[in-house]
Amino acid sequence: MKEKLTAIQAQAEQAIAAAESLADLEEIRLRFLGKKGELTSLLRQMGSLPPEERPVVGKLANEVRDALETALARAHQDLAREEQERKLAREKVDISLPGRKPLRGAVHPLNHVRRRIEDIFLGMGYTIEEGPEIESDYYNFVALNLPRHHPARDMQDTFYIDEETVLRTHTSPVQVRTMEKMCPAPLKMICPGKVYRKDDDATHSPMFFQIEGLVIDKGITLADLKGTLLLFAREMFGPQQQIRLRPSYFPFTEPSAEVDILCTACNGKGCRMCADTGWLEILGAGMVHPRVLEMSGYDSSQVSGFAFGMGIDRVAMLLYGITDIRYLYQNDLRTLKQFPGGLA
Ligand code: FA5
Repeated sequence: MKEKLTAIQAQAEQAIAAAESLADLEEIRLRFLGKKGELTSLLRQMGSLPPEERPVVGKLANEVRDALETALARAHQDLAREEQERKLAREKVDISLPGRKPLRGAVHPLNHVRRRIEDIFLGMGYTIEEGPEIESDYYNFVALNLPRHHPARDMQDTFYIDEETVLRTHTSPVQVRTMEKMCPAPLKMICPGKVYRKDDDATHSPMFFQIEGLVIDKGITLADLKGTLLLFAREMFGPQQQIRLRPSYFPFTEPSAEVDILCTACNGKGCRMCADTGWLEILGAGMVHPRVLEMSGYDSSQVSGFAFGMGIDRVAMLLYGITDIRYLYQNDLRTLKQFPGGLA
């Protein structure tokens, strides 16, 4: 038994010295010291020894186990250090490599124009309101004096989700929601946002942006509307700008007008862009229809209001001379880089 013990020790020490990895070491530990390991199995046979030999062999067995455990621990330490060194060498970072310059993002031209428009109206004391893009038929149409089967519903080709629900075709429903919320207090608001129509050509996108404005108070007149829009046009397109109002029709305003600015390409002389008229249409506007005021709870004998609505895409196209609205949605970096605040 003593010889067997010494032989096991010699074998184990040889195996430990030859181990190349921590996994090898673990294998060796199990082979000799594990529950079914060689040393453990040998010790199980101690019972068959004559009683006087047992303490001597027992002592030797303990010494062999201690020696192997120490050898395993030392080898473990050495191999772990070697593995760490190999890993560090493999993962070495070359800090002398020049870095890659990250692309700097920029504000999209449509957001840039929206912010400019918002700033102009914030400066005049307007609040900014928002509402849902999935809207009820009531807020998108009925509350704006467009009952079911009203022929003017055809003015906006609508995406219906079901009989009662639409993708809003304009931001006017936000005006109705704000009127209901604020009634009977006076209000002065704009509402920017995405709107949807079954349109698709060079100047009409199925999803586009609008910004609409509404003012309600005692004694609001068409002169207030005209002054406000002239100030807006001059802030947006330059101090020499002029506006012209042409009679028009919207079910929710009476009277209604289409508003033009001097052509931004020829400054009113007449060119291809303005079809030789010298003017470009930028928005629709009018005095809020008394029925619309009443439906949202206002007393139309006490207060009056004006409203206007414009396409942000249209304003961006006029400002930057963009000929096809689809350029604004393709997100081609070659296009986007050409706008103020475009990518560096
Ligand atoms: C309206 O949507 C009215 N709610 C605006 C309004 C508000 C009038 C308050 C009076 C009082 P209109 O359908 O004309 O109006 O649309 C307004 C603007 O949205 C248009 O002048 C145009 O610039 C823009 N627009 C309309 N359809 C599209 C489209 N498919 N793609 C891009 N812009 C569009």
